[in-house]
Amino acid sequence: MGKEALLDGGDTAAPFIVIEGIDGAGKTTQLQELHRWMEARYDCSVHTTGEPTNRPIGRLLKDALQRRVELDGICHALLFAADRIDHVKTEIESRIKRGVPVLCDRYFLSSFAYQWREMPGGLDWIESINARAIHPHLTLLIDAPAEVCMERIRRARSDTELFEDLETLRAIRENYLELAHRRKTVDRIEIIDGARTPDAVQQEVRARVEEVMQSCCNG
Ligand code: ATM
Repeated sequence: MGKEALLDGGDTAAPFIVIEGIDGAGKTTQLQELHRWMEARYDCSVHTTGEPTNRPIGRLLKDALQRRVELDGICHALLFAADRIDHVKTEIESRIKRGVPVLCDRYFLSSFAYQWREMPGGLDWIESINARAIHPHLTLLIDAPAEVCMERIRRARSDTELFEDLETLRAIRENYLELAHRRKTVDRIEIIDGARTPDAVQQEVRARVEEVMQSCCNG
């Protein structure tokens, strides 16, 4: 699906920046650090959010991810897409239009990476149900080997969610890397080596964000 079929996030007063990666890649730490740094560096307020959201559709998805509600894979995919549109309309669009940068932990690349191979209609169908979602100005894909991520997950907590086993993490990582390649003419996706120290990863994250701040709002 080409960019013309989707809504372009391009012409706004502040950028919409997404962080993606398999669990354990270090997204959340990077996002928190990036938020602090951007507010100080650009002397502005920054809005950090994520998907699934804490709104009604997102809460239903969280129940399904924690196996409190049983839902079929097609329902997952549709609900993630619906949660995303609700998220854009209630939290993202108005902010970037009025100059507040938005940082988002997961967005449509997660649907493409997690729901892709298990769906009968494959990537085309997942893309089509996400066709009303605006494009981010920048997607930072924090990439690390599945083994490294699994070890970090094990150290951090005892329970695991629906997609957290080594084989699944490996498969989703491959999906992400293939998607970054396939979608490079449609979206700006930067692959960042997340197996390094958090500080080293953060330096690269900031460098990519500075480029986007300059081109989007003459930062
Ligand atoms: P976090 O663990 O980053 O909060 O994300 C919740 C899960 O939701 C994550 N899986 N695990 N483990 C990925 C999954 N997810 C999808 O499958 N599709 C989507 O579109 C989104 C936004 C998340």
